[in-house]
Formats: sequence, C-alpha cells, structure tokens
Amino acid sequence: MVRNAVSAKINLNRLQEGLRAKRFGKRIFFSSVVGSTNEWAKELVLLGAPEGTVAIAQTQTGGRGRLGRVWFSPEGGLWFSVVLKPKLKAAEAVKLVFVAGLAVAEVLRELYGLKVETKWPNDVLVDGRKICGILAEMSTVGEKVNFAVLGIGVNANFDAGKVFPEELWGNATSLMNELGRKVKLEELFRVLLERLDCVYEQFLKEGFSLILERWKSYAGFLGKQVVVTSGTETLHGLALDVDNEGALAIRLEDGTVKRIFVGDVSLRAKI
Ligand code: BT5
Repeated sequence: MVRNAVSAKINLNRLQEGLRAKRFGKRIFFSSVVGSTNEWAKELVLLGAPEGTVAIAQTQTGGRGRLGRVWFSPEGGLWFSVVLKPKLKAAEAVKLVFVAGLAVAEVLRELYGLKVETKWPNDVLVDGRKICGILAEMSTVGEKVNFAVLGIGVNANFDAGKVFPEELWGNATSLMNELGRKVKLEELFRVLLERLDCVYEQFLKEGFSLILERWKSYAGFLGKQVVVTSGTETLHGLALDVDNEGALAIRLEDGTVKRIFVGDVSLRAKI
C-alpha cells in the first residue's frame, strides 16, 4: 500500500532501473507519511543500513530544520534523506552541507533554467526566497564520523502562498510558483541523486576547494551587506567570503573580520 501511495508520483522501480549513481539509491525506503526522513534514516543506520541508503516521504509530520526549527513538508514536495559513511573527521564532514547545496543548485538550474542562489550555510533560494533547505547531521566517535545523514527538502508541486503559514509567505517559494507548472518529481529525485552522487564522489577524491568554488559561484550574498545571527549575537557587516573550513567571513563595521561557523544570514535592507 505504502509503495503504491508513493509510486503514484514516483515509480521507484523505474527510478532505480534508470539511476546512474554509484552510491545512492540502491536501497530506497519510502512512506506516504513519516515524522522526519532524517530521523528515519538514522533509525535505518542503527538497523545496519549502508552508505547510500535513501529515505523518502510524501509528507513529514515532524520535518525539522536546524536547531530544532520546524520544516513545513506538505504533499507535493520532495523530502528525502541519504545515509553517508565517509571516512572523514567531523571538521571535514561539516562541509557536506555545501556538497548538497551545490548539487541542488546545479540541478534546479539545469532542469528548469532557474536563477538559483546558494545562501550560507544551507539554503537554496530563487529570487531571495527559499526553495530548498538542507539538514546535515552526523554521529561521531571521537574525532571520526560514524555516519552522516543529509536531509534535503525541495518545495516542488504546491503553491507556497496557499500551504505555508503567513510568516513564510515573503521568504519561501516553490518550483510550481517559479515555473507556473508542476514538475516531474521522479525526474527531479533521480537527477538529484545522480548529481549528489557525483559531487560527493568529487568531494571525497579531490577535496573541498573545487566544490566550494562552484558553490560560491551561486552565492548571491557575497559582497553584500548582511545581518548574521549566531546564537545570541547579531552581527552587521560585509559578507567577504566562505573559507575552506566552511566558515563565513564578514567584515564588521569597525573594520575587523570575523569568522562565523554557525548562524543565519539575511541581506541587510537598504535604508
Ligand atoms: C533548513 O533549516 O533549512 C533545513 C531543512 C531541511 C529539510 C529536510 S526535508 C527532508 C529532511 N527531513 C527533515 O526533517 N529535514 C530534512 P533552517 O535553515 O533552520 O531553516 C528552517 C526555517 O525555514 C524555518 O524556521 C522556517 O522559517 C523556514 N521554513 C520552514 N519550512 C520551510 C519550507 N518548506 N520552505 C521554505 N522555508 C521553510
């Protein structure tokens, strides 16, 4: 039953047959409703799921953003998580969020011709509105990564103005809003898995620098005046760069440069 519910939109057998990915998608778990695909993927790891396992759901009742924030996940979106088991230290694995962001940005541009932007650290935007969010979580043993789960949410076939609460209206959009039509979720899912596979492979083999350069080529906030909230701190300054550790460098109003590892960026309104 569950399989049919999802396969109405995504035919997983057909998807797996056509999938050109070395790591991702050999095992795909799907459900019409789950709490959070990230939580589900973590449970699957505890049951022995190997790298590349994917958990996908039609809707999430407890979709999560960073710091326990709510991620709205209505029907029509693409909500999935992949299991990774990289032989990396935790400081390296935090860069996985850029791997996913780059893959999403490239795919949305190539499939739909959208002018997408990446926003530090984990967003993909169209015209300043969030179309995709990424939640990278990891479990570590000492300095080493035991496993990581990359959760990706793409607002696809729904009208953001109808399904989201009012506070999100100016800040969120969907593929349907941008394109004026529904997209083929199965194609989007397949191409995303393939690109993720490819970018992840490059990251492991060639390191972070080239991935970061590509990610920065989409980063519309660089060189702009921004407001960064990090914990209880709010900082105003010029977004200078994202460095090789994934930190955001901003020049504060007193001229000093500060590196930020965790936070949220918004463009400063012009006065
Ligand atoms: C994120 O967090 O952007 C990470 C979102 C990750 C979602 C995926 S879906 C599959 C997997 N399973 C999960 O449970 N999560 C992952 P953050 O940067 O903290 O942004 C969260 C904020 O984005 C919220 O506080 C809202 O303001 C806004 N938001 C919530 N739902 C949204 C949506 N669908 N589209 C755009 N913005 C949204």
